Amino acid sequence: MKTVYLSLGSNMGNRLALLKRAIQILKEQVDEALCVSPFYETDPVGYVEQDCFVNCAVRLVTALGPLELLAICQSIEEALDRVRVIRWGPRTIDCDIIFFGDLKLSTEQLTVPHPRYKERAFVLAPLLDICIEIELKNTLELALKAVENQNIRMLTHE
Ligand code: A4P
Ligand code: MG
Repeated sequence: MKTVYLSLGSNMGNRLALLKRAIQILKEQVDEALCVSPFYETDPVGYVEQDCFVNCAVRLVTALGPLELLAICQSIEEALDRVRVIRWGPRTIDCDIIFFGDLKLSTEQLTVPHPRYKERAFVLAPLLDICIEIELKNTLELALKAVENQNIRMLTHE
């Protein structure tokens, strides 16, 4: 069994409802006892002329292999993308694997740890909220200090 950390984000439609749908599917298909971080509203990083995101992180335990879990993440993205009917634009849901146990892997299909997680407060802050490994916590805290200029706001009303 591996402990896995996922990062979820949405900046289209009913962002919270979409994140909750994604989490529900993860509960049904991967780990019914998974742990969810608080939700954060976050300014877009990268392509800045798009709407704010809502982001959260999920910790789960699974016997699935990394590619099997990636396939589930992608099937969730596909399932929830279907609500996007009108035009091109940001995705309704993004479901990335940040850590898969202590696996290090760098292939076109899957890179873990996620190559950009340290540069992103919207990944680091929710991960830190649910991280249970001391060593990883230290790493996340250090990385978060370096990007504390990025604007993220914890949502108190879900
Ligand atoms: N892939 C490789 N490694 C992984 C991994 N660890 N987890 C491959 C998930 N997928 C992984 O991903 C493209 C391909 O990456 C997949 O086919 C998979 O095999 P994608 O999710 O389709 O593409 P993407 O997410 O649009 O691209 P990219 O470069 O991964 O974008 P990011 O890095 O995910 O950034 N700002 C805020 N505030 N909040 C956000 O959530 N998200 C993004 C997207 C930009 N800015 C944001 C946010
Ligand atoms: Mg992605």
